Amino acid sequence: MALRQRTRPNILITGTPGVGKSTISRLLSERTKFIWREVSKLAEEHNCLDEYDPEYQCPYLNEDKLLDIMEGMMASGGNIVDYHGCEFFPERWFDGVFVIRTNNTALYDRLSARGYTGKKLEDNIQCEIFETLLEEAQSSYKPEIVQELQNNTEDQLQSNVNTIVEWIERWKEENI
Ligand code: DAT
Repeated sequence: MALRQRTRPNILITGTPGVGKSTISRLLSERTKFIWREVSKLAEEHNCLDEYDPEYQCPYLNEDKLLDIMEGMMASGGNIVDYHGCEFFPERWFDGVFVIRTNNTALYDRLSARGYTGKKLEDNIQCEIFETLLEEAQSSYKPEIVQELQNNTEDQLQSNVNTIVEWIERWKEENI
């Protein structure tokens, strides 16, 4: 049996931009005192963004540099990692992976409100329709640790946070 060094789990919150990752991560960190790691912000703060990708209108991420920086943060557990990608993280980092989902109309409204238009808006809606992040999570992590959560309404938002809080409690009972 593998020895687990963490006394608190590490959680990955992933999904298409706009599905509610930051909102859920923030509420979760307030409830649990786990640390919210916004990967896009970490990348910016630690200069892990390389030159601009004109097609996707965002900078390239220097993944190796970012992973080196995050490795130490992940060691003792208690992290909520929030990112719209998941396959480049080491599998061993995470105890639970939550893929947040939103229906097309709600996602369209949220991304338009954020100022997304044209190709960027369409690409993100398609990413959600094609379940890109769900498939990425399912192919990168063991199926039993990947859970999909619908996040269209305020009620679902509260229930998703409760679901993850309860998952953390169960993890502690089973692993400590
Ligand atoms: P992400 O971090 O995945 O890009 P976000 O947390 O910034 O997404 O949320 C995008 C917008 O949607 C933001 O204005 C908050 C809102 N939102 C998030 N979850 C919601 C929910 N369950 N119901 C209604 N609005 C929600």
